[in-house]
Amino acid sequence: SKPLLLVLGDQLSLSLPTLRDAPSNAVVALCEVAEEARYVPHHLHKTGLFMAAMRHFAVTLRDKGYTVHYSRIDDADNTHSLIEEAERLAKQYGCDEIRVTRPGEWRLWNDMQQRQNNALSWQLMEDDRFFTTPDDFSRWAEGRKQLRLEYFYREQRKRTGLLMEGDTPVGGQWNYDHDNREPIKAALSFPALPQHSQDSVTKEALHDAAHYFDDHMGSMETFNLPVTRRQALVDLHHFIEHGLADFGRYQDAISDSAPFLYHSRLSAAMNIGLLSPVEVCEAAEAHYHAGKAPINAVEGFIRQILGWREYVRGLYWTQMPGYKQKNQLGFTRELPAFYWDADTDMRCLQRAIQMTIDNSYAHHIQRLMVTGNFALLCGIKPEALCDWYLAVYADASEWVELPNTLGMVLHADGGLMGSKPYCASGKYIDKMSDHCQHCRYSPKEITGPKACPFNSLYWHFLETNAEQLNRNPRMKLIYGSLSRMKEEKREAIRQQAEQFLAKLPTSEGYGQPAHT
Ligand code: FAD
Ligand code: DLZ
Ligand code: SF4
Repeated sequence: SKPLLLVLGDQLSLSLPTLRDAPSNAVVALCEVAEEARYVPHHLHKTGLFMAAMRHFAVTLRDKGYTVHYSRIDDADNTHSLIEEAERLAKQYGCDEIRVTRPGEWRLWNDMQQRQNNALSWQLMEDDRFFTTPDDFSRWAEGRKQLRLEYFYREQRKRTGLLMEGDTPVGGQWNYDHDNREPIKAALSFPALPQHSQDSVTKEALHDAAHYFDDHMGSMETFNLPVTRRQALVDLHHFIEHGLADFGRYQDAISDSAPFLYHSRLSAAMNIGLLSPVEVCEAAEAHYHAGKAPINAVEGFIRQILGWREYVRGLYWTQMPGYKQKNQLGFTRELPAFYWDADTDMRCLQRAIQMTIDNSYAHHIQRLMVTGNFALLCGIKPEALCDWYLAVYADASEWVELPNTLGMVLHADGGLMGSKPYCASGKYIDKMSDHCQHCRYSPKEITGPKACPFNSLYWHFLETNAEQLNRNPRMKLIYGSLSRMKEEKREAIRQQAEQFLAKLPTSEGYGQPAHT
C-alpha cells in the first residue's frame, strides 16, 4: 500500500500519529486552501501564522527525508478544499489510502469519517498529542450528573503525577485560586516580549496571506507569533523565566495599556502543534521545584492546560454535533458592529477589541469578562458570537473556542460548562482594571447619561432570564437583591437598558466571508 499522509495546519508536530511508522513510499501532503481561510473571516495574523508555520514545517519534513507535496495558495490546480485537495493528490501520486489524524474541528472529522469506506479510503487516527483522548473523557463522564472541571482536573493530576507527592497534591491543596485574584496595579511592569525575526519563508507567507485575504481584520506590521518550533521554544522559555512567577496573582487583572500582562501567549503554538502541552506543563513544574515560582502561580498555570484545555476538548468531542445548536437562553441578537472595528465609546470594550485587532490575541479575562460578558448581557446569538471568536484569535480552533464561547460565556449549554453564567456589572470591570478612569461612562451610575451600560444591562439580563436562572442556588443572593429593588428603580433600569439595546448597531452580514 502507498498512503497519502495528510497533515493539517494545526498538526505541525513531528510526533504526529500520521507521521509515525510511515512507509518509505508515503507522500506527505500539506495544503493551503482558501476554504479554510474564509469559512469565517480569520484575522490576518491567524492565516499568516498557519501559512508560515505550514511552509516551515514542510521544510523540516523534507530535511527529515519525507517526500512532501505542498499545495500553495497560488497553485493553479489548487482545489481550495482540504478534502478535495487530499483526494486529488492521492490520485496524482498513485496512493491507495489517505491517512489523517483527528482534525481540530467536527465539520472536517465528519467529512472524513464519511469517506472511510470509499474506494480511496480515509484512515482516521487518534490524536495522542493531548493528555487525554475523547474516549478517556467519555469514560470519565459516564454516569456523572455534573461534569465539573475540578474533579476532572484532580483525576488528571493523579494520572500524570504533575505537582503530586504520591497521592497528595504538592502544597496540600488542589487549587490555589483564592490567591489568584489581584486587580491591576499602576506600579506593575510586564516582561518585554521576544521579537521573532522573519526569514524569507515567513516574509513570503505573510505577504501571501495579506495579499489574498486583504479584506480580513488586522495588519501584518504587528505580527509577532512564533512560526517554527525554535521560535515557540523561545517564547516558552521566556514565559517560564519572566512571566510564570506572577502569572497566578494577576491572572484575572485587566490593563488599559498592556495586552499580555503575565500570560504565557503559548496557546497558538500549542494549538498548531509547535509545542506539546506535556512539555509546557513539565517546564512549569520544574520551575516550581527549582524554587523560582510560587505554587499558586504554577498550579494555576498547569490547571489551565492539564485541566481546562483537556476538559473543553473532551466536552467538544463528546457533545458534538448537537452542542453547536444549543441556545439555552434563546438569544437572537446579531453581533454589534463594533466587534469588528473597535468603534465604541465604552473604554473596556474598545481596548479589548483594539488589542484583538492589533495582536489577534486577548487574554482570558478580556475574552470572558469584557467582550464575552457584554455579549451575554445583550443576548447575542451563539452562532454570531462563536464565529467572531473563531475568526479573530490566532489560537482559535473550534474544539477549544466553542465550549468557551457557547458554554462558558453564553451559558447556552444549560450549565454543562459552568454552574452559573459569568455575568457581571461595571463594578467588576472597575475593580479588576484601570479602564474606567479613561471612560466617558461611570461604573458607579446605573441610570442617566453617564451610567456605565454594563450596569443597567446586568440587571436587565437578570430580569429577562429570571425564569431560567432564579432557581440556581448560586444566583440566589443576586436575585434576592433584584427582588428587594423598588419597582420605580427597576423600571428606570429597564428603560435605560432597552434604550441602549435599541441603539446598538448590529453587524448582520458584516465581516462575512467574501467569495474567493
Ligand atoms: P494563559 O493565560 O497563559 O494560559 C495558559 C494556557 O492554558 C493557554 O495557552 C491555553 O492553552 C490554556 N487555557 C487557558 N484557559 C483555557 C480555557 N478556558 N480553555 C482552554 N484552554 C485554556 N483558547 C484557545 O486556545 N483557543 C480559543 O479559540 C479560545 N477561545 C476562547 C473563547 C472565549 C470566549 C474564552 C472566554 C476563552 C477562550 N480560550 C481559547 C481560552 C483562553 O482565553 C486562551 O487559551 C488564552 O487566553 C490564551 O492565552 P495564553 O496562551 O496567554 O493563556
Ligand atoms: C485556520 C486554518 C487556515 C487559515 N488555513 C489552513 C490551511 O490553509 N490548511 C490547513 O490544513 N488548515 C488551515 N487552517 C486550520 C483548519 O481550518 C482546521 O482547523 C484544521 O486543519 C483542523 O485540524
Ligand atoms: Fe467599561 Fe463601564 Fe468602565 Fe466604561 S465605565 S470602562 S463601559 S466598565
